[in-house]
Amino acid sequence: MASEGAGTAQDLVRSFEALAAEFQIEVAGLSSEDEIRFAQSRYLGKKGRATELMKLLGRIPQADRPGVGVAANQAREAIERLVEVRLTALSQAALTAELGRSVDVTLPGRGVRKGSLHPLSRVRVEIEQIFHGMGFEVRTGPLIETEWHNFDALNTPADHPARDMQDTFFVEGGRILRSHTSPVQIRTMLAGPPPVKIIAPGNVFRRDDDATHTPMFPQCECLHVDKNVSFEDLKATLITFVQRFFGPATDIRLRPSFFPFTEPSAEVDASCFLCQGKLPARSTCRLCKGTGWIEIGGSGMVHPNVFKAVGYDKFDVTGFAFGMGLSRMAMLKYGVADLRLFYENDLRFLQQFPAG
Ligand code: 2NL
Repeated sequence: MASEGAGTAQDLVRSFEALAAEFQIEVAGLSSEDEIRFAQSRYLGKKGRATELMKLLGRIPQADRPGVGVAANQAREAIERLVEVRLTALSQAALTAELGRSVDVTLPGRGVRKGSLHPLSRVRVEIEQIFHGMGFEVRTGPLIETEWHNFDALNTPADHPARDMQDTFFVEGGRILRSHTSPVQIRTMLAGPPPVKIIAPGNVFRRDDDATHTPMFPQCECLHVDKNVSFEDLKATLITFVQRFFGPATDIRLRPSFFPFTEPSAEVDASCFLCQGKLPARSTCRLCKGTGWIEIGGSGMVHPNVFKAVGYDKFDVTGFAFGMGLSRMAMLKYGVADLRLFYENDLRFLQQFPAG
C-alpha cells in the first residue's frame, strides 16, 4: 500500500511505484470495461490516489521534486498502459468466444408446420361456396338470443317441448343460447323487405350430451323468400346442393314431417353415395344400413305465422327453408364413425384433413 505519510522524496517515489504495482494486481481481476474504467478513475481521477500523492510534493525539497515528478509520470503511464492491455485482452477474448461458437450454417432450417382447417370448418366453407354459387348470401348472428327470436317468431309456442329447461340452455337476464340458427333468418327478415336469399351457418346449443349428441354443434340453415318461391324450388336447391357436396350421382328423397315453422314440412334424405343405393352393395352398406338413403336434415315451406312475426305479407311472398347439422355432413363425407372425434382436438385425427 502506498504510504500517505511519505516523508522523503524516496518514500514518495516508492509510493508511486507501489501504486502502479497495486493497480496491476487489481486490474488483473476485473472482467468488464466498466469495472476497469472505474478502477482507473480511483487511481488517476481528480480525487484519485495519484492526485493525493502529488499533494505531498510540497513537503519535498525543491531539488528532489523533478525526480518524484518522473516517478509520478511513470506510474500514470504504467496504469494507463495496464488499462489498455486489459481492455484489449477482454475484447479479444470476447471475439474468440464468438468465433468459437459451433454453428453449422449448412444445416437446413427448422421449417414451419402448416396447419389446416378443422373438418367442421372445411364442411362449412364448402357449403358456403356451393350456396354462394346459387346466389345465397352468408349471414351470422348472436349466439345468446331472446326467446322471441329463437322460438316465438318461429311459431313455437311457450308450451312447446323444445322450450323446456331440459332442452334449452337458459342464461342470466332471461336469455337463452340459440338452439338453432333460425333467429339469424328472423333478424334478417326483420331488418329489411323481401326478397331474402341467405344461409346461416353457426354453432347452436342444446342440453344433450351422449354418443350421438354434443351440447354445442354447428348447423347451417337456408332461407329463400320471394314472390312465387315454390316447393319445386326447394327440391331443385336441395338436389343441386347434394350433387355438388356428395357427388353428381346423388339424388334426394323427401319424407313428410313436422316442424312448427314450416308447412308442409319434410325430412331430407340423400341417396347413399357409398353404395349408390344399388343392390347387392346396398344390402351390406355400413353407411345407409341397407336402406339406400341417409338423412341429412329437415325442410319445408315457411309457415305463414313466421311471415306474420317479421311483418312480411303472406299473400305477397312465399319461401322455403331447410336446416342441417354440419357434424353429420362431415361424418358422412369423410367416413368419421364417432361424433366426439370432432371435439377432442387429437392431432392424430385432425392431421388426416390436410390443407387442400
Ligand atoms: C333440421 C330442421 C329446419 C328450418 C329448419 C326455418 C327457418 C325459418 C323459417 C322456417 Cl326463419 N324454417 N328453418 C325449416 C325446416 C327445418 O331444420 O333438421 N335441422 C338440423
